[in-house]
Amino acid sequence: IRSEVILTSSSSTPIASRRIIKRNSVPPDYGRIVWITDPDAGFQAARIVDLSKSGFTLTLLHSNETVNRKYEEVFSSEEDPNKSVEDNCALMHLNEATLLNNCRLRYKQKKIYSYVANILISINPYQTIDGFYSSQKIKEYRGKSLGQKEPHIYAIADKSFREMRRHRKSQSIIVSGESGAGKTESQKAILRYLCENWGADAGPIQQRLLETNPILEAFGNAKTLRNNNSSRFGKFVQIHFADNGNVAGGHVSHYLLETSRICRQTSGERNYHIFYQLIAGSSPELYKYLALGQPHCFNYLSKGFLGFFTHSVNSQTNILKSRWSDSRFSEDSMVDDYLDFQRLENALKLTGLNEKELMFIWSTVAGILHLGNIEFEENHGDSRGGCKVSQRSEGYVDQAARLLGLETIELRMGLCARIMQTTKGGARGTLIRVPLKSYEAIAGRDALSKSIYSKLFDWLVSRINRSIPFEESTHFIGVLDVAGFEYYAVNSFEQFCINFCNEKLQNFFNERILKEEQELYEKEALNVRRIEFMDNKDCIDLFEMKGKGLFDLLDEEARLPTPSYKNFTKRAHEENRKHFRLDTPRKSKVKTHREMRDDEGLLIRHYAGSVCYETKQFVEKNDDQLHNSLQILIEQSASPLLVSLFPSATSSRPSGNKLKSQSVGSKFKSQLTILLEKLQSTGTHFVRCIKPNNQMDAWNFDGAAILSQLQCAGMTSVLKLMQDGFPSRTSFGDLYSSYQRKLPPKLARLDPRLFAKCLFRALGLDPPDFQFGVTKVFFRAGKFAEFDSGSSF
Ligand code: AOV
Ligand code: MG
Repeated sequence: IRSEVILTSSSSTPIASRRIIKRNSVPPDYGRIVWITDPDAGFQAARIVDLSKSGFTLTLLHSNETVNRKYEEVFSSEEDPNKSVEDNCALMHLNEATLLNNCRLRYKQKKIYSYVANILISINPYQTIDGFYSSQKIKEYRGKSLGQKEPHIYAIADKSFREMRRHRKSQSIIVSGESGAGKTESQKAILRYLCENWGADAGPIQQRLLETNPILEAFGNAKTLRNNNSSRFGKFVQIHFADNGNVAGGHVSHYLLETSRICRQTSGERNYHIFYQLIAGSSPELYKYLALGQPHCFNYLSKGFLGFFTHSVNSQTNILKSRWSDSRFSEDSMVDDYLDFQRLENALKLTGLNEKELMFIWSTVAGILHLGNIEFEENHGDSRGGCKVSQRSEGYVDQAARLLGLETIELRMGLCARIMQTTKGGARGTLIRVPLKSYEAIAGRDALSKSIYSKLFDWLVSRINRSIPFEESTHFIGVLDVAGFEYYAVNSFEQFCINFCNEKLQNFFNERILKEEQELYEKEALNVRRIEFMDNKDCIDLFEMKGKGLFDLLDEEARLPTPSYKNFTKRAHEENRKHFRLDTPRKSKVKTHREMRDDEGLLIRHYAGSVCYETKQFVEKNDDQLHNSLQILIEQSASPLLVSLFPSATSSRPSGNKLKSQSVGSKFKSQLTILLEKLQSTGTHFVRCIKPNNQMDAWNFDGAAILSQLQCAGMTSVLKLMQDGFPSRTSFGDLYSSYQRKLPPKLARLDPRLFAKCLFRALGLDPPDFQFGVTKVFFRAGKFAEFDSGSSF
């Protein structure tokens, strides 16, 4: 049967064992085993011993201790709480507790995947599972419906491919989860599946598509406290297919590279991998040419974590040894900078970069390292109180200038002074040199490094895109990998943007899964209770509304003569007084939030919880434009590639100040609008990645942390929908035409709707398991698969 499936469940539980009961409605039978909330494990098993107006009295199974719980803290349990299922919708009692328990049971059996209908839940194993992603596995999943085989990321990849072909419509796979949950690994597996499986004879494009990963990771990933290989940017990778189903090309869109990391890292974290890879892996000649040294010699690498990661023993060992002396950090099995550099070089060559371009990349990266070592001291000879490059960093000015194709003298001047143009009655006046204080020079130096690096990254992505062009694409499958909702003790502009993005994605998820589903039920006149879900449209408006939205207010602040974060914060509160989603930091109940005054922070009530943002750096972080003098400096570089990264805007530049181009926030906002439009126009598949614990331990299931991630991922509302809804459906017409040829002529004359009724009666289907709509028949979760396999006569 060809069914139009939005939420087809793959379960195949016997009908008799299926009973949908309302969430939390625990029948008061004494002695029953139930799940009760627990701050550590998420839930604990307990036995009901008494019942009162206020709730239950229970005894804990593991300790026999007696506890009291309110009704809403007690959840039904499966009759056999030790039996696991592949699709959570096959559970008799579907609620947060049984979902968590099923995930736990499976994880203990080293099974990382399960479904909630069509949504894949993936729990990071933090360990390579033998053969789990092999080419053999890819073959096994080819062309199989969801549920025919063990849950797997490959099954989702295959489903998206089949639906693209069947519905002649582009598809997207939205992978979400917090840092370290396994999004990037999932994305890689999906790309591998689509490239290996379907385009075997389409030439080197797949190879190039796969090689984009080492490149993007070298320049966009870093070791953080949460993930040794954390992506510090978001990406949407599209694989384009030709009409015959072969891979035709690809495209990578990227969002918000974290630039603060280039100059400074939190203790225990590293800068982007590329810096260490270049130091560890470059040939002796290149190393010398770039004037490299050990990581601790560079300011930009010594602020967080000093060393390399390496575990390889190879012929280069002696060279390598001379490149790191800090034995404290010499071993880590996760990243191997030396080998990664060789891999990166190969990938870049495969992408079609020539020697000149490679040299440009290495020189730019090394140039940034040298830039970072330039220090300043007050210039006592200057009556205007300016600064100069300190004596001992003169050598770094030379090296940075050489590698970036600049004149040493120009670089020195560009860093220590700012060129301003006076205006008289609207006409441009004379150029004057304003000497900078040393802290201003440092800020300028860092802005220059960040700007060069992020433009290099943009260039690499566009270079990658040029190497995977497509002409005859009919449809694409896009995979989205962006950082999930996050909150720390201190949250700044980065979290502000990321969480805004997650609000938008959550809204999309709600719309897709919940709203559309309910609207369909209504349209088809099905008798299904309305399912409430938390609409977060108001929170999105708070960010992006024209005029008083937070992004616009921030841009407005930047246009003032003396922008200040306090003024921005005050206005944000004033303009959005009584907005349910916005409050002053004082109102925060979260203990870990750093104390802030009302004009220093914003408390935002997100769909996944409240977050306090410290607005101190908002104005600066929202602006990534270089100062006039530095822009002019780069435009004069002898390296044409470097110059091409900074498109000239000389004519439109207002006097003395910065270029008025799009701010970081408004650029991100418009990128997201484009992304969301793209997602809207595709069929969608969701993968929810879960981080099992904060220690990155293999097979260690931290129940409370996992429960909170399941809630943040919107799984709770999906569960509700599943219990009350009819997630599988097929039109009468489709059902009829699938069987028509096999029917006796008398039956074949019936109209499709009547035919379906007769068929169901003949098969003895249970009335509660399906409902007839206006144009379609709808099945309870799991019932369609059962019907489809059982009725193939
Ligand atoms: P993320 O993309 O979700 O975090 P990753 O995909 O980088 O997380 O996963 C983190 C680490 O977990 C990887 O480097 C692997 O060591 C391990 N891992 C993840 N998935 C698997 C898997 N399926 N099998 C084996 N190991 C796995 V971030 O980019 O930080 O948000 O910004
Ligand atoms: Mg990642």
